[in-house]
Amino acid sequence: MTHRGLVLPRRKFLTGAALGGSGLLLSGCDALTENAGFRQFLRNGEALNKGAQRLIMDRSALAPEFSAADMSPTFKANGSVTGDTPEYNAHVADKFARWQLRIDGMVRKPLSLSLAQLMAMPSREQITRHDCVEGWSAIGKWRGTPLRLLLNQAGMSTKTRYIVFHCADMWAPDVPYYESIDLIDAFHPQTILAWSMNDGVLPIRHGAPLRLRVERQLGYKHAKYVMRIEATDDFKKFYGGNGGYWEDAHDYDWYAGI
Ligand SMILES: Nc1nc2c(c(=O)[nH]1)N[C@H]1C(S)=C(S)[C@@H](COP(=O)(O)O)O[C@H]1N2
Ligand SMILES: [Mo]
Repeated sequence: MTHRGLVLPRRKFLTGAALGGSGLLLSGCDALTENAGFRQFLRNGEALNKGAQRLIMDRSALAPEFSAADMSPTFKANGSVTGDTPEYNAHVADKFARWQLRIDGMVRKPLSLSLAQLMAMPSREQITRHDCVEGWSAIGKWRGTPLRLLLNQAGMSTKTRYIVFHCADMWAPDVPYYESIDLIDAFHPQTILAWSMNDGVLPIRHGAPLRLRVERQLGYKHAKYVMRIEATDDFKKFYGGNGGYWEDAHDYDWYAGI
């Protein structure tokens, strides 16, 4: 069975009635608890409950944050080191002065925000460790706009389950980099759209003008060159259907939690 196959039922379990169901069984069946088979059933139910609870707690925990002294002297740039659409190149030429982030899809009020508008919003700064599957890590300082503020401003539809990030680097004709996360990560306090790195403007090689930091997941989820954010009920509708460029191209896990 693939890892992806294992994850889906677990997600279903968390959102379904199973949690409430086993809770009810635990509450008032004294006669039944005399039965060994039924006691075993309850123990299993409780184990699932604890596991599910641990899973939820794990997802909302903060990634470690570090001090300035811990920052890596060099931070590798990986994957694309620039966007490469004609639009992106035009934005580079005028220093992103006319660039706008689009937020649309299943939202009540689609938004278009300039870099200046994003920078004027409340921001978060965090010194975190970036872990790439290729076997390197680096600690850097990021500042950016919390994604939840943007989603709240756009007003998500109740159907929204995932947030998709569309990027400006193409890996083949019609194959742009993209990524997607669920709402737990989208509303996580450390999930920001960073426009600053290590106290400077975000460099092009690290994703200018805007890149995702989703600190509880591996490097490939941290989309650089984000042009558009789309709320959706299902990431299977996009590109290769697996929720991200690496997920489509090389069967990487959609959920890359660390
Ligand atoms: N748009 C885009 N985002 C991307 C990539 C990419 O190639 N294109 N590479 C990913 C990978 S594998 C990693 S490890 C990080 C690297 O971020 P960095 O260049 O700031 O180190 O960006 C991620 N986001
Ligand atoms: Mo990576």
